[in-house]
Amino acid sequence: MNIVLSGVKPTGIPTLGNYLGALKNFVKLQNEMTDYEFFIFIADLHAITIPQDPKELRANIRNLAALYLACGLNKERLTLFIQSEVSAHIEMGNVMQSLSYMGELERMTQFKDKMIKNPNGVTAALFTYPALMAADILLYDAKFVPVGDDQKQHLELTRDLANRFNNRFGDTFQVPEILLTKVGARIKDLQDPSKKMSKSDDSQSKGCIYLLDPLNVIKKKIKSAVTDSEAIVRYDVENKPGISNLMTIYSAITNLSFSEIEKKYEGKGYGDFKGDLAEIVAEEIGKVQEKYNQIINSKELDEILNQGRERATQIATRKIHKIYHKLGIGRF
Ligand code: AQP
Repeated sequence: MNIVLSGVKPTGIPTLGNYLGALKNFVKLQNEMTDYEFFIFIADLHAITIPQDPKELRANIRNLAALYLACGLNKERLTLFIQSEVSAHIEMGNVMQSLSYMGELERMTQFKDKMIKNPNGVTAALFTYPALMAADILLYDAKFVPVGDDQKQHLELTRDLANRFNNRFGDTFQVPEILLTKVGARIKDLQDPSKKMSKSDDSQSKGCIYLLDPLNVIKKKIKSAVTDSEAIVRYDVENKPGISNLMTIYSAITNLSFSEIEKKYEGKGYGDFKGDLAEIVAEEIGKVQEKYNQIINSKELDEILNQGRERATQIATRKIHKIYHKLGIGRF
């Protein structure tokens, strides 16, 4: 069985960054990779590595499940499940922690970034997060893992852990390949293009587009995005990070290349470009929101999640028993 697997943390309403870097890309890949099964999960165990409000978290989990489906994933070739409902993730997470070294976890840049964002306390689980992520992937012997740029380092660690286990205990895990999103792998904050757009950022932030923002708010945020004083639509990440970020969004939705966009807006100012982009993004997100509204309170959503939980549990339980046997623990 060939599996493509990925997950998103329900730490807030997904952003345009999550959409272009992950969700939209899954749909594209699912259409292209017709002989692969897609396993997609809501990474709620990862979410609690940072304090969450239980009521909001519960709502975010359901919202995220509905948004995955609203983006157009084909239900027939999809196992959609909630991570905490498949207990083998925790069990395998413990195995992966026993295989990881402190030094390699300390090197993870996402951990260092989150430490700065949470100066009042960093949980042990945030530190061991990459071990749980490796567990999520290796439990299913996923062949490909599509992620944005920010997850590359975690994927490399997953590969190291798979190889380490295989070398010590014999061939056990598929060593996964990373599938990087081509355009949109790192969408930046619209007000501060030096940092990535993140769903756990301040929900009042003008720099972050949330998938459930009203369409007029989305348009306003795009029109007020920071640019530069040159007023020429040209892709140059170093010197023109704001407009380059907006061009990335434009390109990821329309499939136009940067040079095609530059040509289209030759002699025009940022106003025209931003006005068009606002409409393009609102139209794209509007379609997602329409489907989301049909799904969010449906019984079908629970049925899909129940089926996903059963299928994932079956595969993951078999795998963890095999791993315990190889390790010599329990009576498997
Ligand atoms: N700005 C982004 N541009 C492109 N892709 C992005 N991803 C996240 N932000 C961007 C991709 O979305 C997927 C899900 O990520 P996640 O929720 O597991 O964790 P994250 O990368 O930490 O995402 P956030 O939005 O920044 O969450 P918080 O604020 O909770 O930390 C991944 O494939 C990621 O690459």
